[in-house]
Amino acid sequence: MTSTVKSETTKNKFEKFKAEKDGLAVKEELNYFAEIGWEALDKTDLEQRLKWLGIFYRPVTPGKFMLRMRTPNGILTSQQVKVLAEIVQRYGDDGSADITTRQNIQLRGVRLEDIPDIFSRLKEAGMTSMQSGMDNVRNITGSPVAGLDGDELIDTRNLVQKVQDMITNCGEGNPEFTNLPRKFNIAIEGGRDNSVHAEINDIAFVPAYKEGKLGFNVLVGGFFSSKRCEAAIPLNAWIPPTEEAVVGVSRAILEVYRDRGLRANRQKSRLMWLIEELGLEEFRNLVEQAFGQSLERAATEDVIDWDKRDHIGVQAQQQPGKSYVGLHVPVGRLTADDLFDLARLAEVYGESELRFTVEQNVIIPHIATENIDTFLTEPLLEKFSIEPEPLSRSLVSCTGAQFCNFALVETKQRALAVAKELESELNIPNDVRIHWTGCPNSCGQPQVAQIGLMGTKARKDGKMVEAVDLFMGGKVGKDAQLGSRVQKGIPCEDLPSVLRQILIDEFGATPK
Ligand code: SRM
Ligand code: SF4
Repeated sequence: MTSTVKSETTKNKFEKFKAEKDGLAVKEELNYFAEIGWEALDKTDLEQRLKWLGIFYRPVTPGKFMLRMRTPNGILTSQQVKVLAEIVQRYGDDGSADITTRQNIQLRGVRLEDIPDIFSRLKEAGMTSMQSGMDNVRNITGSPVAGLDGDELIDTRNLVQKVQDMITNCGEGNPEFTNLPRKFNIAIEGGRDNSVHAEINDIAFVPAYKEGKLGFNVLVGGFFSSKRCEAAIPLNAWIPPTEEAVVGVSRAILEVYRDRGLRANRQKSRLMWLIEELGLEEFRNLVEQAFGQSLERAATEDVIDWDKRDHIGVQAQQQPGKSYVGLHVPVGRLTADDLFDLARLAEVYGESELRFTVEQNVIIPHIATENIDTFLTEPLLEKFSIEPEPLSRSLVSCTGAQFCNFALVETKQRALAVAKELESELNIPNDVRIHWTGCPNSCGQPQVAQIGLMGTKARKDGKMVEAVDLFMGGKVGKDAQLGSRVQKGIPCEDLPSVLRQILIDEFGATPK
């Protein structure tokens, strides 16, 4: 563990404060923090260590914290959603929730003095926010239609849960993995369409047949950062789709990363940099040693052979007579009332289950086919449509300036406004995937979009104004490819006309 970490570690201020006191230590101090109030907290505890528990101090809204949950495979029960709704409801206009690009949910407006009570309610409801921020493994994504999709290859639900349990000690916190060199992302795909963006994760398990047996090929090292973005590369390993193999290999890779990962420069601390430093074969050897078994060589081809689905609308399930319905949640923003209403719909029509997608939308599964028509008349579907317009449908946006201090521009409201403006002016024959991200950290994944927009500043008429860099060419599903920056510094007020022309020239749009 930390003893084997290279001596260079002391150079970096993050490594220093982690060595002084592990992030997880603040778990024992929450009652005390609630008593003394956030203003009296040690600065590092407030701004950094609380993130180990998923509690994010927001300099943009001091005193109103963000709570990042863990939502393994994006699945919650209606009871759990009601607990989240009650938490944000008590904050009135400050309380809301966002579905994230990792199939997860974040709560807004949370007060530190309420955290002990909130944590006991979460625990009672079987939820946790443990290790969801900073140098920890983020929410683990899985196929959003796992166990529903008639064409699925591997049901990812239990595997995702078991990997999360290993990493977080079943939500109690696991000091073995709370001092990684940097953040870390894991995805487990079980369908044919790469619905989790496998290629942008530090570890991705992707279905593959080896000698007629179904299992996973393992990809490693995918990441986005402000300086560098890379798609994951094959580890050249195939594993069976068992809990033992998936949890074991995840643990082994995390151990190698924890003990050998580069820690001096945080820009070079993600897994890919270590793989390059060691060489892939040496990295693979170390993973085998940590796993305690040799790994089979990868299957020659994985089974991602479909275009990516967005899961919006009514779809038949593998269970006869049952359908799931994907609802479009504009840029993932939910009020307390929305959460209560979604939970109610899942209880009345489904089997009390809800799911999130990496496109920041919601799926309600297990609706009896004969009840679908009535379901579709529910008033909530006017807000969360099953037939959104072609730009709104695939719109994704990171948090942006409303709550995030890294942001260079406001994103969510602007994303919606620009999409609506263009939809009112153009006939657009097919959906176009537009992703907004407020700064180069790329939380909104502009590199996976057909049109990606990254917040920046530019000079217009002698004044600094909010602007975006334009990315194009991101491809998802089979043969996924990252898009790249094609234009810099477009002032936001000029953006609608720039996009209008792109939609006409490259996406077959015509003026209305
Ligand atoms: Fe992110 C930091 C929001 C997905 C790359 N990200 C942040 C922080 C925590 C910064 C901060 O403290 O304010 C943002 C919190 C803002 C807020 O109040 O919501 C933040 N990231 C998000 C979310 C909520 C965007 C969204 O609206 O959906 C996503 C939460 C996912 C989750 O549930 O855990 C989110 N972030 C991503 C992704 C996309 C993904 O995982 O597929 C990426 C790029 C992929 C990757 O990490 O390789 C991403 N976030 C970053 C980075 C750059 C990491 C790097 O290696 O440099 C940062 C900055 C950092 O870690 O230093 C960052
Ligand atoms: Fe904040 Fe930047 Fe991430 Fe958007 S991309 S949530 S602005 S850190």
